[in-house]
Amino acid sequence: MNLPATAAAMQRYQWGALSADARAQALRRPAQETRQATADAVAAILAEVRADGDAALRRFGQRFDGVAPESFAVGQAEFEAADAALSAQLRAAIDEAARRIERFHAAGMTPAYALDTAEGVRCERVLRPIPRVGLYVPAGSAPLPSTALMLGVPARLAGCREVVLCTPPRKDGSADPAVLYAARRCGIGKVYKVGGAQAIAAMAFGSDSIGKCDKLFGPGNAYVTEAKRQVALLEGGAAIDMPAGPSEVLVIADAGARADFVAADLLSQAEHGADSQVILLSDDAALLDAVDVELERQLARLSRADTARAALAKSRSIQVDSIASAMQVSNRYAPEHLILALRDARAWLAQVEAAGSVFLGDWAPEALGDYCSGTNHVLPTSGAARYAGGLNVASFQVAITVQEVQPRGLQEIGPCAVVLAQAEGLDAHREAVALRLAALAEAEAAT
Ligand code: HSO
Ligand code: ZN
Repeated sequence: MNLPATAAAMQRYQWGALSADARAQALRRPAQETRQATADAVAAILAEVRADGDAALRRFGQRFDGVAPESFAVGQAEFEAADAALSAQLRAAIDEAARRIERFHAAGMTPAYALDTAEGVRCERVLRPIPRVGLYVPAGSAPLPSTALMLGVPARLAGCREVVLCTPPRKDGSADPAVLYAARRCGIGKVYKVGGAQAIAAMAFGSDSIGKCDKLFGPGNAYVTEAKRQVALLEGGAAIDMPAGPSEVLVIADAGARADFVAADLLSQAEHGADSQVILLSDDAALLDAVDVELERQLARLSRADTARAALAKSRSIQVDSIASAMQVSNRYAPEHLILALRDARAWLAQVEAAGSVFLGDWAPEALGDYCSGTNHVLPTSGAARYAGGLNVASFQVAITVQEVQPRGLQEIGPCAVVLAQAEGLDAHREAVALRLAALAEAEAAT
């Protein structure tokens, strides 16, 4: 792509001068409808894998990845070769990141609890791991060992009995060694070299070699995303973690922010894909200008400059009247990542109502959260942060409630149920309680 040097400047808006319509337009995410052709192709792949199992996986592997290994499962020898192929430095970095992700996720686990809601009435919540989970780790434009950690660590902490990981094979038929190392670090022994929609199909329905999973996790390209969407709706399919849209970051920067830092953060999201969206809000026009200059300067040294430029072309730089107004705009947009490059970032946190993950101050680039601060990088996109949070251990568990009732407890709360059952006209409900109340009254009368 040969764009003029000025192309890095993001579209600039003055929030205060925009009409309601123009504001909505400024915060619109790039249109994201799935092409009918993609949906149809995915539906066909799902049906074929469902019918033919491994044979279909082999056909699709040949067609889409150019390889179809005899066995999809990564064997002991390949795991060991992967360990040996990685530098000690990279192994240590994966280990170090895994430790912090473990610590943060372990500390945030949903606690079981129990409480007497009346005398003789004990109510509890217990947690159980989802038995069989499937993780998808993409390898298309960049293999993402960090994603293997973000999925594998919480799956392990939840105690899922069977954890399956699918990742596309490379041209030579092997799996990315760093992904394999990260998988093993999370205790995942079942790794299959299958990618794309066919991998989602295999995990959702099971194939000859891949076990059927209850829930599927992880990001992917348009085909993977569409396949997840479809299997979640199909009878006998699998649940999914969250609908995935293109990655996005919103930065709120004040006059004291460093333009080079801000530009680097915007670019680190922009380089993920041409469909990524980045938004910069500031009350300082000079900062917005300086960031434009920095973007251009830094783009010159990025290997994925073309991708980043394409994303920037759809991104926005918005001048607001105040930081308070910026917070409102951000809450309305509900970004996946929110960077507060503000002098008193901690104080502004209280105003954040909707965001997947927040980065406070000048020294918390999103890249740290992507890799190794400890938080998860699988986060709600496309505005889903308004009602959903990112991946965590609870995503791999079911919470089960329990009640244990003593005779005394039934006497205590039974009459309340009888009245409500009566009001709803549900006689069997009323009887289920009334019968027992009568039995207890009878027993008491007899003593
Ligand atoms: N920012 C990406 C996650 C990622 N970054 C993986 C680097 N590797 C989506 O939130
Ligand atoms: Zn990233």
